[in-house]
Amino acid sequence: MDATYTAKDITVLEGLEAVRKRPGMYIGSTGPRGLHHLVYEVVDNSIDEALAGYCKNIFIAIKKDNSVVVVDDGRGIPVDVIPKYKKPAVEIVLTMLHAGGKFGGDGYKVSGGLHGVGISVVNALSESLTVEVKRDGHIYRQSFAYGKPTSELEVVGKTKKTGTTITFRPDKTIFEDVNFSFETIRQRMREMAFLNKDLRIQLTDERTEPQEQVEYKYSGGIIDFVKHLNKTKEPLHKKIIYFEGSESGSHVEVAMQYNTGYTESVFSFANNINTQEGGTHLSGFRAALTRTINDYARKKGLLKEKEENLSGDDVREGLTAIVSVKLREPQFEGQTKTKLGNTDIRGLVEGTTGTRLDEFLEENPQTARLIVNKVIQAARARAAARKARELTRRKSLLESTSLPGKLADCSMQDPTLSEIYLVEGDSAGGSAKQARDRAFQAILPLKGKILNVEKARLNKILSSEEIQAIITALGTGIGEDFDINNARYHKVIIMTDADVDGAHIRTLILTFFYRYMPQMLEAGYIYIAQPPLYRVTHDGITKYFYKDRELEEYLRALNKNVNVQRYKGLGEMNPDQLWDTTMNPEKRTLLQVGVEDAVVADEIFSILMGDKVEPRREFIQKHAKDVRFLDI
Ligand code: 0RA
Repeated sequence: MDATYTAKDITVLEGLEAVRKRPGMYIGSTGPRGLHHLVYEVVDNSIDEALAGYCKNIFIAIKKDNSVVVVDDGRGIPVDVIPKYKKPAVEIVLTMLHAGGKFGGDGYKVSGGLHGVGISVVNALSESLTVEVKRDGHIYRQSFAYGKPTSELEVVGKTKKTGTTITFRPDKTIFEDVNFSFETIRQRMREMAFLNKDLRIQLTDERTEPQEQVEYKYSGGIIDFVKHLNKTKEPLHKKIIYFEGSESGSHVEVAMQYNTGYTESVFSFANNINTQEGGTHLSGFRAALTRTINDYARKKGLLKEKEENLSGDDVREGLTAIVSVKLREPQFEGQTKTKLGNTDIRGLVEGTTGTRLDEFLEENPQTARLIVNKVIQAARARAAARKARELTRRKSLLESTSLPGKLADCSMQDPTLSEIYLVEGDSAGGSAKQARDRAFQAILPLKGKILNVEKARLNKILSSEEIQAIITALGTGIGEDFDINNARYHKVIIMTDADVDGAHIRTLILTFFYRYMPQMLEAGYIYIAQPPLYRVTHDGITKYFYKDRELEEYLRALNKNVNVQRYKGLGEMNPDQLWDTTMNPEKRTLLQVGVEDAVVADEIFSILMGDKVEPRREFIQKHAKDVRFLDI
């Protein structure tokens, strides 16, 4: 080993040391999200092989020791020695930052964003990693620990097959928790299978007895995706509209189908990454959709000359659609790096959608009529809602105060320091009013169940007194008027009883925010209060418990007779107790509500709040023990 070689060796290792020092920079976080990112990173590489036309099958297994195995039947990572480094390509790919698909000539790689950081990052953050490559008639193997080789690349057998197997165990000292969630990986893998037609993905959880296994392969690709999303809804037309287009190496695919509901479920992807913040591809789709439907409606006399144009919101009411683009060198922008910035893709999506959607409408006049009629109805409802809003505005002017009567506002004017509790029931509302610190805490009591917004249009929703009260108290306005900058509180805390009814009301309120004020969720303004379930007193000590298990453990350890009070509702607490346990910022725990995965959230809300009973029953049975879903 000569001196230069050693020196190079060191710089390579330093690269991965940087990853270990600041893992968040490479995988977003060291929480559950970052942990699962490791799996997606490895799988992304296999999917790149599939996109390049070489890989048909991917197998993933979560082992008992929480290591993960990803097997693909692609070409296998190249093993030939790279002269510059005097090392096999596979070792470089695993030990050098950004050395992913750039090797091996045409390495067509389309991943991007947080993805595509390279499997060397996974290696750096794993206490052990083994790679096995089947290529050129041989099986090769090399192992690593914390990103450093613990063996040379060795030939360990013969084979006629090709492919790559990567087994890694995340570093316990880096991640807060190294337990993988089967459910989280399953959702993502199903999405991957939808987005990559005909690719077979099998996922096994070897930690359970019996093992759990799922397999996804969709010959319809995103058509099957839309079918799946509309499964819990009533489709307006049978046939799913599908088209695709290509231009200088970029590709767009769209599948869409209207349902009889009122919510918009349009999801966009760029290189298989869910672009939650949208971007050029989505705006191209939206522009073409609005223009094409307006043109068609005018052309056929369904929309009269004197009538106003149909708006973007109108043409997307009850629309389920997937817009998926694949392009070289995607630029991801925005706060969460999920907004596509490439400007040239907009033209491709807009052009393809315009031409092909118009063709579809011309060729399917019955379906076209159903769609246009639905959109016109949406426009009328929106006009009615506008009127209703203007009425409420005028009314509040007359009343000289715009805030709802039931609101006990805080004295603070600064929204960043102010919080509002949405409280279930007048009696708990009363306790909360006594308990609060009125300087910065406002209380809005809500009467029982609020309207299920999943089943109604905005104008109906606005006629609900409870919802009106929420909107006016928040100050943001709604629909076309919504402006998050007018939010009067940056913490909106939902406080309901710790029982089934409470969970239901909480879900109703969350559905309202998710469908009508998603910006509030994205901004992280929505929280769930965590009232205790039990109060235990003994020997002059008072303790509160928020989980059954914690209480059981405490009682077991104490091993004596104590007084246990079970709180069925907020009303059973006196104001002092409510303050101590649930409202005092020094002591309380709040659950911040976010939307980790918009596709999954949409699905869960439609199942929980939609029309169809059967999927809801199935969901509740399946997840009855899974509190994660109750808290969405
Ligand atoms: C570099 C170059 C080529 C393929 C790969 C890497 C590759 C990486 C991974 C990671 C998991 N599975 C993978 N499969 C392939 C191109 C190979 C060639 O040109 O033959």
